[in-house]
Amino acid sequence: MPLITVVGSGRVGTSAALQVAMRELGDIVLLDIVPGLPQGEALDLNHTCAILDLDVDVRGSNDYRDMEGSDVVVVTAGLTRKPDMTRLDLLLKNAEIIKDVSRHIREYAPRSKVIVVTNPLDVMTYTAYKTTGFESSRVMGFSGLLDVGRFRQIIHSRLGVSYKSIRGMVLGEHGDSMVLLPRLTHVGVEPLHRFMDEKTIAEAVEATRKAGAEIIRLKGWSAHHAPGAGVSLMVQAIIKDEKAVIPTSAYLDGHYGERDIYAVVPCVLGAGGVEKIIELELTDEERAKFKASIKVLREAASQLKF
Ligand code: LAC
Repeated sequence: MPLITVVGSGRVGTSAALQVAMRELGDIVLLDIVPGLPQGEALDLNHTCAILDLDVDVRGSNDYRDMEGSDVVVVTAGLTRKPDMTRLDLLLKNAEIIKDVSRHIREYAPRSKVIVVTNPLDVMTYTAYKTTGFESSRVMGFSGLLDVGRFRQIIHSRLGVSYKSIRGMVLGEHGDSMVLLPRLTHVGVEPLHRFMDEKTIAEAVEATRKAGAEIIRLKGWSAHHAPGAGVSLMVQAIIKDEKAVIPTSAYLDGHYGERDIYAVVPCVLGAGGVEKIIELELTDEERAKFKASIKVLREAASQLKF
């Protein structure tokens, strides 16, 4: 049975654990530094598994040693964004948390694939890569499925087309400089612009960019259901060696003309983690937006020391 550890038993961590359990991808260890919290969540999740006949076991723990033998470690530990806070405001505080978690992963789960979910996403993933010292293929960040999912949701609500028939892609930062690619978004086999005019597409892009902040404004805390759902698809791609193309924050080593930085790009995910980075042919405008997004990420990364 594969083992999936989720570090952080807050809303995002428990949502990810639930959705991984729903897919019966493996047994789950839920870790947190708060005494009782992961144990209580694990008990609740085990009851969920009993009710739904999901044959997986969830264990709650405050001891990093319990991640031993993990195939995948999902990192959700960290502070979340408060209203009026940008993701980058979180940078310095969460970097310290990610460094600490990463050192434990290096020690107790040295063969695992690591999926970082903590914001600011791309820079935290870079931090985990630097601190674990793992090959870059084994350290990746979640967010692309979230941003593309939000864009697809808006298209679905406008056009009344099944989600199954709407596909899209996003590049760059998980943040305000994200680069959605309407040109490469398809409804059925046709490009989005056959169904929506330019102004409506621009509005959908803008609403997608602001969706995370809008959720915080409305309910007072960050999204967690949708992040949990997306994380479970990445875990599934790795555990089942799916070779699925998933927008993933990945280490660029000459890809898209960039080096030594993490940013969202389409990746083939399988048992090896990020098995391939797909280089899309971009228009000049898309490329310029991607470069601008990379610049934002480099500025953030430059504030950290390794
Ligand atoms: C979001 C934040 C949490 O996009 O990154 O919902």
